[in-house]
Amino acid sequence: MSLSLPKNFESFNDARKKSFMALYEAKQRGKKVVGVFCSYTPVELVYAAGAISVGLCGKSEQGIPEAETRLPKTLCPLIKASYGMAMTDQCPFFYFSDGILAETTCDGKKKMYELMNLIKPVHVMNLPQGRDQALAIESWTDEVKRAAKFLEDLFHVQITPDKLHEAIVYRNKVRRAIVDLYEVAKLKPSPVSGYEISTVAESADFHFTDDDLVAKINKITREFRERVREGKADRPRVLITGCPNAGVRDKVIKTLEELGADYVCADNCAGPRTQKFMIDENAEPFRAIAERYLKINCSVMTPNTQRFDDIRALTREYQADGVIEIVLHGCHTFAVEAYNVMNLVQNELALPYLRLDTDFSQSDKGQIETRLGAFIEMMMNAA
Ligand code: BJ8
Repeated sequence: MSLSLPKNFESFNDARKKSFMALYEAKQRGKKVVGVFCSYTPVELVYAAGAISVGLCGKSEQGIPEAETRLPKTLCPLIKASYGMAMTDQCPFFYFSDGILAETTCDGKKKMYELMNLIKPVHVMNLPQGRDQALAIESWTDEVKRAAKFLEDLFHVQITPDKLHEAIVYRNKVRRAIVDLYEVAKLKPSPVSGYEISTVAESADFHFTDDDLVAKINKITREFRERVREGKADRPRVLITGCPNAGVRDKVIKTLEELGADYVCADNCAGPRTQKFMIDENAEPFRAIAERYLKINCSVMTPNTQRFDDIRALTREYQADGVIEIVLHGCHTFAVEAYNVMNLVQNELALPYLRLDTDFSQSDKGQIETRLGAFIEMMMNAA
């Protein structure tokens, strides 16, 4: 199979290029690729269809100006960046994707998928947003089956119960390994920076070789646990909640750690909150997959009370001294829910709380640095 590389390939850094090349080689071996955007996507279906899943969420300003020629400027940067990279062919992962598996979460994303479908086949799963309703699980199980059918038709394969079971067992193993990795930061002081932990955890979404991913993560976890970080005992420990933070990781997390605090845990899609749910390996697979994914506590759900239980548990387990909420501009669900999060953190947990409304640009970098510095001081004074 002969494939070309996307036109802007040379503009990416070496680590990114390495994973693009691994995906390129997998494609040349005949592997099919499915792009995904959200933690609600049941990637087990993709693996059971013999394909590879790849995360496509935009994480930088790249593609946003082009996206704004079709999408509102006020839309969330994550949606604009994801679409902009796709429409301009700037994202090699999108370029190599044979199809997209998406779902109805926030309004901006679900409408953007209609435009994306003009570029590549996009299957949108209808995610029930009132999951306490009696029929929510039935309807979501049907959606999981419908998504399986989409993949079967796209790749001319059959997703058999055995293949599905194998995929469930494999993904459970990967999730357990990632949760163990996160738990390194429960040590006080944490032997490793949260920035490093999240970078390693995220790289698991871009694993396209036949190497043993679980063994790789476990090895890094062991190495992290053996590290000794001298003189870090008095650094305040921070839990980060809210919107996905990959697009602002350097601006917020790196700066926070450089200023003297430790990012120990995320109550968002990049953290144990989402990874901790396993799929029942002994139950009927479609139903078991649906049950697992419907447990994810995202602000697109209403009510979303379990998120508050997560924040209570995670601040305790990771011994957080404060909570930072990241709200991306244009993300209404997290922005509105932030009021209740603030009340929980300040009034019930009696911890300092900081809300940062931001986007992927660097224009507020200085202001964020100042606010983080003041927040660290507040946490130290409260200790
Ligand atoms: S499970 S957090 S990945 S929806 S795109 S909601 S930031 S306005 S990403 Fe998400 Fe799935 Fe939930 Fe996780 Fe807001 Fe932007 Fe929408 Fe966003």
